Amino acid sequence: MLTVYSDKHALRDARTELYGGELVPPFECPVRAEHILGRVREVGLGEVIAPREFSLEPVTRIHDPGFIHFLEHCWQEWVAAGFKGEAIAANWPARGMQQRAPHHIEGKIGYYALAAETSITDGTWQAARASVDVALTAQSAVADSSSSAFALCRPPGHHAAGDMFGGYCFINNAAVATQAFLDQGAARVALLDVDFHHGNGSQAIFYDRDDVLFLSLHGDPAEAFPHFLGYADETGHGAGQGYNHNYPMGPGTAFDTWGAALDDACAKIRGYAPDALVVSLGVDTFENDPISFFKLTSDDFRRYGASIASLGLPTLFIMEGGYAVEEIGVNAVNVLQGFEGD
Ligand code: OKP
Ligand code: ZN
Repeated sequence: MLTVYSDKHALRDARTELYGGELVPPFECPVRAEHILGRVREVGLGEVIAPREFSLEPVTRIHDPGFIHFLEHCWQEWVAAGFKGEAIAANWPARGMQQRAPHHIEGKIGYYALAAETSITDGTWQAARASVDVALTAQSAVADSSSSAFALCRPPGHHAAGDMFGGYCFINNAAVATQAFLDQGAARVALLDVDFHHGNGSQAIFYDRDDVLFLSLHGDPAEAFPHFLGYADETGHGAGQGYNHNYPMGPGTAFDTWGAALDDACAKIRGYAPDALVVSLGVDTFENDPISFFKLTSDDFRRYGASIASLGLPTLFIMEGGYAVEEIGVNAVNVLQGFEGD
């Protein structure tokens, strides 16, 4: 399988994450991508190429231009305002308030943030831009060959909505790639999110559409981030009614339950008969993940890769989360090797 990777991911190297009331070193750190790349090479998964540089046109098919402008200029505006630390939202347009982007960066960052754990730093925009180039380069390889590819994206994307960043995500790589398939002539695309966390951004982006079937297996939002989306009764809206499927699961969920949910999701994908499949691949479902509560083993990743392959679809894997850094390479590549049947 082809892997697309950019070393520009390392430009996303924040010092701080707001976690439990402390500023800690971020769980989403550069060594994650390096370990995955190392494992890709170690097992000889296939060729590794650098991304092409795309314009922002495919990105603004999904994201609000004002939001993209904010991401590009946030750090400079933050420094110009005299702030000394990394850019972190501390104010929101909460219930009953105006939903209007203010001028000052302190308000603007709150308007465009869905959570406060994710700081914006020098280099964040460049890394997010390279990450979506990785996704689009892998997408075009799948479209050209009708087979499969692995976009080794970092930073991840599935929490980013049309005009919000957070949950370590800035640009929704999977959503941009999904839209690219459609813009190149696909009639229907399935987007399967197997990251531990609900793909709230992807869900929101496609919620009222029937040309994308979104399915997400994740920690119950009553217990886990993103806390405010991902319930089973969220089934789509308008033309999108019936094209959104959530599988929230509780603490301690192991492969018997998780694999049954995946089988159900795969049956729905088969019924939808899409032209392509995009997989938001997070391996924070691993039993030793430091911020998650599922109990998948390294072998389970290989098993479910084979289930995804049985769909027989052109398949684009987009890297999302996974924070057990020592095992992240084995777990992510196990999915890809299971998919390839070796
Ligand atoms: C990004 B991705 C844990 C707090 C974690 C943010 C999680 C972002 C996950 N108690 N909050 O989906 O892997
Ligand atoms: Zn996650």
